Formats: sequence, structure tokens, C-alpha cells
Amino acid sequence: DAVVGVSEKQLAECDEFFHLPEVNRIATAARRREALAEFAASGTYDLTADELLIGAKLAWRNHARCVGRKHWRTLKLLDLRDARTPEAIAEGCWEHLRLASNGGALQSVISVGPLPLGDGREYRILSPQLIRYAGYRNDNGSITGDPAHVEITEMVTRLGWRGEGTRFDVLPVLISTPDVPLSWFDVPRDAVLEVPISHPEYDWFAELDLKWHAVPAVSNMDFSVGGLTFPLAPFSGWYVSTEVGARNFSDADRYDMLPTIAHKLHLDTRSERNLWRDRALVELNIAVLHSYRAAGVIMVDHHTVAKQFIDHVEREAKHGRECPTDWSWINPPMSSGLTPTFHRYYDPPDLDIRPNFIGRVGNGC
Ligand code: NRG
Repeated sequence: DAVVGVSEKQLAECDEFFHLPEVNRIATAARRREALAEFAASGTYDLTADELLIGAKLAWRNHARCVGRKHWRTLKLLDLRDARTPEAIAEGCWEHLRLASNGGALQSVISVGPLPLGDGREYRILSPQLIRYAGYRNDNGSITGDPAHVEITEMVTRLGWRGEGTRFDVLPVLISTPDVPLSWFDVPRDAVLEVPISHPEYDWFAELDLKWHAVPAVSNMDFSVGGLTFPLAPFSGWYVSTEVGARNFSDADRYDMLPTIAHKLHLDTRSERNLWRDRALVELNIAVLHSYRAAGVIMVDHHTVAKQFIDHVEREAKHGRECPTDWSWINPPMSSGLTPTFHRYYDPPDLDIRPNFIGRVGNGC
């Protein structure tokens, strides 16, 4: 038996992939047999750029935690499979960010890096996203910046990186390759589009000095396609406003802005019953949406994205396809009951459905 490090399961996934109607349209039966033979004999095989792109679109369509799947057909591919040094991978990441930012008219992009070597050593990005803000632990125990990133900040600091110490220092991207297990690269300024946060009615809001980046580029998930696993495959679309306004800025273990905003609104924060948190949360989310619009950066509100998702589920049903969905992930963290996604159930998440994006370390927050 000539199988070199390939399981029956991987070969079955390869066979299944080439049988998918979307893949059938661009790859013949002869191509499928050729890919399977190469896979079985050598332990790996090359996907064409077209196969890789349709695979990535299907991975997006299959991903049960994504509420933005209506747009799965629009994905663009940056083929980084030949980038074999940390420097080349970093350059690819910057190109990804520029292409995705597109001056605010965000485009959904996936970059796909090299496959692991035959001995299992990998190319990967250790940062959870390409753009993340540092978190610094102060002597008095408080944290400056994003508390979610204190550990990674301490790690790159040990590797010699020095941040300015503001609440919004962009962390370097951490890259690991078979030859160089760990190196970091500062993100060029022109690759980071950011939005200063202000409120359409409250002038004091801008003085809170909040900002956030335009592009959410998740970089720590495996892209599983055709029996292959690409550990380096950052992807990005655009934000739902609540990700920024109702989580990053408001979670007590993130920027924790609700008490500050409530005080500015002259709300009594001694009792829960006056719903000061909820009122501050709404104003914060209004500010986030207003600011992205004012900056010309695409962002979708939770009501609109929920409607789009229901459209998508119905369109999938019309095509006779299931739409595996994780109810707790596709519902927004505020006002869920006001959105149509809340009031129904879905095909259960299917952990085996491929192509897909598979989480390894955390969820990309
Ligand atoms: N909640 C995270 C981002 C996760 C991915 N969200 C997207 N992905 N919108 C945060 O940074 O707040 N995307 O590909 O568009």
C-alpha cells in the first residue's frame, strides 16, 4: 500500500470535494482521479487556484458560526502558497490588509499560505487576527489597552518588541515557519485602516478617544479543504457593529466602557433597575455605526445582518442545501429578540462538514 501519511478519511474528503457540484463545474472526473492518485502516492497534492477559491467560498458557506454568509460568493483569494519565509508571509499579510481595506469599501479576502511539510512542521500565524491592539498590565494591576491581548503582548515584548503604551497600539504579527519558529513583524501604518469613534449627538463622546480598526482578519483558524489542511489562511470580511460596540468596547474584561459612558450620560449607576448599562450600550453602538459611516468604512448593523442571514438560509433551502448554524453565535449580543435570527432554530452545526474553517486556538476575538 503506497499511502504516504494520508488517511482514508483524507482521501474520502478529497473525493467528496471533487464531487461537490460547485467543484464539478470547474474540475473534471479525470482531474478528480488525478488528484486522488497524487494524494495517495505522495501524501499531498496541488489544488488549482480556482479549486482553492471555490473551496474557500464553500468553507465560508459551511461555517456555522458566521452570520455574514450571504456574501460567500464574493470572496477574493490571495494565493500565498509560495511564500516560504516569514518575510514573504508578512508581505502577503500586508497585501491582504490593503486589498481587504480597499479605502473603506471592504472586500472579503482569504490568503492561503503553504501546506505543512511532509514531516508535519508548519507555516502559521500565531496572532489571533492580523490587527490586534496590545494590552499592558500596569503596576497597580490595571490594564492599558485590550485586556484580551495581555499575554500575547507580554510574549512579543519578551521577543524585543516595544509598544508606545497607548490604549490602541497595533501588535506585530507573529509568524512561525519550519525554519524560523517565531518572528514578529510590525504592521505597516498604511495597511491599518482605523475609525475614530464619535457620536452623532454627544460631542463629549469623541473625547473618550476610542477608535477601532476597519478589518477583522481572523488568522488562527485552519482552512480544511479536499482532505488538506492549510494552517495559514487568514480571512476577513467586515464587522457587525455589535462585535465592536457590544463586545470589544463594552465587555467588562475588554475595554469596559459602559460605566464611563453612563457617567457621561448622567445616569445613576447604583442600581441595575434603571438599565443604565443598556442605555449606555445603545449610545455606544450608535456611535460605532455613525463613526464607520462617517469614515466611509463598511460595517453592518445587527438588524440588517440578521435579515440578510435569513435571506441566505431561505436561498440555501431553495437550492436544497442545509445551512448548519450555531444559534448562539449568529445572534447578536444586544437586542437579540429584535432580530429575526432569534425566533427560529436551524440545521444543527455539523462538525464534519467540509470545506470549513476549524478553530485551533480560541475564536479569533
Ligand atoms: N469578533 C471579532 C471578529 C470575529 C470575526 N468577525 C468578522 N469576520 N466579522 C472582533 O474582532 O471583534 N469577518 O471575516 O468579517
